[in-house]
Amino acid sequence: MKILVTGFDPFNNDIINPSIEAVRLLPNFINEVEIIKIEVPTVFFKSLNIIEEAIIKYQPDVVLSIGQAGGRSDISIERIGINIDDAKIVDNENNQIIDDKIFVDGPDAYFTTLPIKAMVENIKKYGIPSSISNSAGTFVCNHVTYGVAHLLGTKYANKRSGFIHIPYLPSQTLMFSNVASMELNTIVKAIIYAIHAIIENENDIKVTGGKLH
Ligand code: PCA
Repeated sequence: MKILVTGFDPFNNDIINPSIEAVRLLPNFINEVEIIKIEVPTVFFKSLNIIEEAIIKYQPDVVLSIGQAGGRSDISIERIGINIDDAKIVDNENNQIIDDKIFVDGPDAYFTTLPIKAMVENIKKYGIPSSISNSAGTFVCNHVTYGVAHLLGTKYANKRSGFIHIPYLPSQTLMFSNVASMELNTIVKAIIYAIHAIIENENDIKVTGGKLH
């Protein structure tokens, strides 16, 4: 088994993105599973092209993408990607797409195909806060969540994909008050526990992870 793990470069004038920092620190193997790590630009479509090239090159069984969700307090495992780009800020090549479909011929949404509940439960088992998220936003992270699912659904069968949003690092929050953050080594551990759950659960477990609102 091979897992392709992707992280984004810094965006929105930030100098660091914890997603690529965490991805770089992952081991090359988890159990017998090979972990392939790539950096992806925070750019609409180009991000997907880079991931598709890696899918062709490495033939992974799973594509797991990681992105920063500044302000969120826990490791959030995304349930769904939706077929819309609606950018509040420009991407790293100055694109600001507003209300366009990602793939005009694609369905409205794709559920991710990873065992999201098992991932949350395994991360929490080791004392790290985690929850299911029902929206990956409408910027490049949702674009990748939806776009990779569309690629796998239309061109590369029998592969699973999903997305994890992670908080800021403490150093990114120094100029704010009351903004959540998480240490890099805790984030790295959480991703490893999530990967263990992916390896061990072909199908998801049935536990509650829903929200009232
Ligand atoms: N987070 C952004 C894009 C890149 C990243 O790490 C997002 O949530 O869309």
